[in-house]
Amino acid sequence: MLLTEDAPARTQRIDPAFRRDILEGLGHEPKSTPPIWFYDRRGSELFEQITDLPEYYPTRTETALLKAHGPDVARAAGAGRAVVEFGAGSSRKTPHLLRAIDPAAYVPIDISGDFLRDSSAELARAFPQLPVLPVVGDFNQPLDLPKEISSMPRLGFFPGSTIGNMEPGAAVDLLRAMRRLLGEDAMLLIGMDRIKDRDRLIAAYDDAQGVTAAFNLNLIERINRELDGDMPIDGFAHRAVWNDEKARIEMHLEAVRPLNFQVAGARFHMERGETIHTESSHKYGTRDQRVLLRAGGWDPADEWTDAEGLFGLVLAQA
Ligand code: AVI
Repeated sequence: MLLTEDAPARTQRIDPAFRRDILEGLGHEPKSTPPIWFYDRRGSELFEQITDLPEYYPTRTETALLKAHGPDVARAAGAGRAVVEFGAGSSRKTPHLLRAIDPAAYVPIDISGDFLRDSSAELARAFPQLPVLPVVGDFNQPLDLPKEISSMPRLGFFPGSTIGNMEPGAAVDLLRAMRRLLGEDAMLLIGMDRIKDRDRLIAAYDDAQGVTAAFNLNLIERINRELDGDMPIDGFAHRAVWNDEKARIEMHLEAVRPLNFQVAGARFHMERGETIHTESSHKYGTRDQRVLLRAGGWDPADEWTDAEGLFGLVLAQA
């Protein structure tokens, strides 16, 4: 499985964590890969397109909730908080929150320095009086907050139902880590997608224009490019399935014929119909949301949802 010595140019370009995760995931039975690797430049662009699709209700619904209930969040959170956003702030959602609560500082945390720089600059332009203090880092790992906010109470912001892409155990670990990082008196505003009609859920992850399919298949292109793979793009089909027992949408890449391929020098075989499980997107009932938050060390204080009950915005107290 090791790369040969005679390929120094290739080895230099390879992200060791990507290589490790993909080789481990393809070697596993059943095959599965972590969803973080969707987001190369093309994957991030495709995800942006997904958020505008008619079938993909979460972004639209959450943005409307933030717009409508920003003042309620402001009343509950009080003045003078530093908003700490887990993930670089999207130009669409974050301004609604910042406008409503008028925070003392804004700290976006993101693993992608480039993306963080761009989105921070955009927010700093839109809010010239607001100290914007970006932190490049992986919020799943221990990290330090800027000293400028050391005396400020914090409001964590984790929109988009990104929590749903984690297994329940990992989600609880992350909520606990957020609780530790944000400290006493902190609050957390978190977006959580809700259980709903199965067909509606599947349509959101298997849209008519095929953008979500392209997003899923882009992982194969990335593996081929960055890990010197020869996975046949036309050998895979995008699948979105509802797993009722685990209350989650799963995305898979299904082999449409028997496949043999190599990735980073390792050989793999897939039978026709065998899949690579590339993402889970957990959905929550009202009680599930509360149980998850409590297990993560947060007390749910308020919750807002849209008229159809598609998406939940939950405010919790440390
Ligand atoms: C980022 N995350 C919350 C999205 C979701 O809905 O689980 C990722 C996504 N995958 C397919 N469509 C959107």
